[in-house]
Amino acid sequence: MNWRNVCLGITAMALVACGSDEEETAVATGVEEQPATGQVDIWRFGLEEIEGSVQYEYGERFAELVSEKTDGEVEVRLFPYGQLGGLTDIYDQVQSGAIELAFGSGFLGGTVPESQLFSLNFVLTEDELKNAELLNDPDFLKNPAFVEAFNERSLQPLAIVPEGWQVWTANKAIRTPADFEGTSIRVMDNSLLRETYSAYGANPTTMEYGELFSGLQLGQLDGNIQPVFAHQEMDFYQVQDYMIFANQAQFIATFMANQEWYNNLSDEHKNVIEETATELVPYIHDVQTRLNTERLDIITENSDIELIYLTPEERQAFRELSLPVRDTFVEMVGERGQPLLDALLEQVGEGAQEGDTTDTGAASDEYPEGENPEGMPSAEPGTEPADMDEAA
Ligand code: 6CS
Repeated sequence: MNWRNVCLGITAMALVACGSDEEETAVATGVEEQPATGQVDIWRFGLEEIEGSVQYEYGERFAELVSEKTDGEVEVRLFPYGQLGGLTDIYDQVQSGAIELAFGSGFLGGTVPESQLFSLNFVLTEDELKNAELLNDPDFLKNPAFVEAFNERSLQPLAIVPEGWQVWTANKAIRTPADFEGTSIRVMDNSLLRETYSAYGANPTTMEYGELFSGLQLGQLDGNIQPVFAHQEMDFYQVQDYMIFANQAQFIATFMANQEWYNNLSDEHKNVIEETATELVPYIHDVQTRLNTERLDIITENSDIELIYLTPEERQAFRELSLPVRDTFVEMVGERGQPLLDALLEQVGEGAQEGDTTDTGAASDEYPEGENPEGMPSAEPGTEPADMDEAA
């Protein structure tokens, strides 16, 4: 599917086709098993991304595993981005029960303010697999403050899916907060991101995902923030001159269900979901790493975009500006803010936020100047980033 064909603005009530006549919107997931009972339960899964994305790959594998584990009694149907309307339409539909399952990321901040925890910069470790594991550890995932935040909005959190580092793009080199001055950078619709990028000196601007290419092409926006795979599959890189790797945050989505639907599931089906989500933690980590690496190759082969990897000193300047935003999170979110922040920091490891990475491997200055830190996609994996000299 070409993303430019996605149609937005469909009423949140109607699961109808973007295309002509009665064409089915959902993507078949290759499920062919016929259950012994002849009865098939359909679970509809709204994705914030298009086919070929990390969320799509997650959905496809989730569908296969659920079908296998239920002997074909359950069919998961995927609704890629655009088929249910815009991003907040997806959340409205899973809240109302029009669909059973969905992903929610940055734009979810308006619906579940506590989810903005995942928008905080310089909190997670440099080790992406470790981040995926600690976020899906029951100590965090089943933390009452986290679960209640979703339950209060008729949602049930099922898993947390990191999709890769958030990488900046712009039409000028950005190495210092001063470089951000006067730069209109697109952020997903949440206050935490606006606060963060204002603290960096930029002018944060919100725009729907499907409108972003035009926004960049027409010069309404100067910069963008996405994982590498999205810069490629949505063509954003084609209208940007620089990609800046700061390792300041990962793109994180929450896999969630309609709460009432989930509560009414049999224990067997709840177990299938839990078991599958657990199996998918290492699976989707491998997928996102592969996609982000492969897509960076596509980007560099098809454009003259310049890659900039910030040095530890350059990152430190942004990190310092990001720290007061943690207090803003607590103030903004209310009573669950502090326990949630504490729970995340505890998972990440004591001292991680003070730059002491000896034991934790937490996000800080742990890679030598001029080297591509582990986990940062490189144009030529295992080699120095293209223009490290420039970045140093
Ligand atoms: O920037 C956005 O709005 C979207 N980016 C990605 C990679 N996934 C979904 C999200 O809404």
